[in-house]
Amino acid sequence: MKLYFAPNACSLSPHIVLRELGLPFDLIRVNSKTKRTSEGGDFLAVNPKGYVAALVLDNGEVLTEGPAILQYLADLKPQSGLAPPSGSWERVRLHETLNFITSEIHAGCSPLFSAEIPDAVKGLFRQKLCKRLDTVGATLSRQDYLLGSFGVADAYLYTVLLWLPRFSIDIDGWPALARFMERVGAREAVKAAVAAEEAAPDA
Ligand SMILES: N[C@@H](CCC(=O)N[C@@H](CS)C(=O)NCC(=O)O)C(=O)O
Repeated sequence: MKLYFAPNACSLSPHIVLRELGLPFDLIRVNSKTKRTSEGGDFLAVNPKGYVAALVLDNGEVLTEGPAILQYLADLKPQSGLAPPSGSWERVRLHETLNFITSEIHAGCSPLFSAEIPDAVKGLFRQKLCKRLDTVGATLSRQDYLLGSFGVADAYLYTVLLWLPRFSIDIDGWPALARFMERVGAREAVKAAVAAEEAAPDA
């Protein structure tokens, strides 16, 4: 398998999961501006949508969209417990949680990265994002991980919460989230993924 990634992007979450599962993979860096890859190719030929993450399977299939990639990977090793079994009620809860992260938190961050959106408008998006953080903060004040034990949703939430300092949002406003970041950030797979992304030469 090949994972196309950009440093500090949402692709960190499948990267973490690949390492948690101990699966073999090649890590291919994408330059977000030029869309060139560290293989010397055109990323748009891999994923015409132009964004990471993209996972290329050994049979040549290309899988995109973070929540789909995360669940595909977890199902390769069901015994890992990174996702509840397909068809179970717990799996429905995972869908609910991944959808919340992707559409409410991840997508809620997107306007805050934009250089074109005026600060006053960004303030409105920031307020809404903080309300979403209240929701996950409340869950994580009752339990260490979103669905009880560490899983793919936690890898995803960890990844998007790493962006908060870039929006001048202080995670210490949500002590349970700050503890979650320490807890997840201390995992060997997470440290290895972050270090590998930092060390990967630009494309
Ligand atoms: N819906 C996609 C969104 C992926 C996404 O937002 N990727 C960002 C990085 S976090 C990206 O590559 N942006 C560059 C671009 O859109 O050109 C998913 O959930 O996987």
